[in-house]
Amino acid sequence: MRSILDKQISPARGAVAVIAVLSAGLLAACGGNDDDTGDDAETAAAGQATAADSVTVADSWVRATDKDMSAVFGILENGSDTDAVVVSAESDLATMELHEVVEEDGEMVMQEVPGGFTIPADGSRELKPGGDHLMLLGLTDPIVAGDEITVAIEFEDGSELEFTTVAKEFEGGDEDYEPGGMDDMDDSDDM
Ligand SMILES: [Cu+2]
Repeated sequence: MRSILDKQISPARGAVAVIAVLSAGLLAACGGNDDDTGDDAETAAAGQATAADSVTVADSWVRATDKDMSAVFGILENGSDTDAVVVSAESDLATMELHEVVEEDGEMVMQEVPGGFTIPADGSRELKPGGDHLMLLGLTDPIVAGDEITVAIEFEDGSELEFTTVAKEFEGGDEDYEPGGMDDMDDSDDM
């Protein structure tokens, strides 16, 4: 099922709360024995913040596409005095991988990032076309501009942060993060 929410939801912390409420509502609506839910992301003991408690996602977006690949971008901000490391991501829409873009034989290619995305203490890490991104692989339906999709990122400490991101068109050329997919380059400048 596609996790597209009708409402416009403000980014970052507000979205997390709203999604949590919606999820609870959906579970309740399904009724019955959801006895294996609710055991994740509750590892935070009082007074000990998890990475998910400290990280927010700003200005996120997902590239609209009618192909089977896309990517999620945005700025990961870490408000704690400890580095946070993103080790995986998931979405109902498709398989996700953490990708970086590196130069190889004179070409920019993307690959899974070794060790995940480290967000420095009291710092940020930007995911952007041509650089780090959360890859979506094996999409079965188009992503249309304006669609809202839900993504969950998991941290090294096991905590999980869910956020909603909005699809928009990107005119910068596929070569930025889809090596070999230069079939629809256009005359626009990169962002
Ligand atoms: Cu990629």
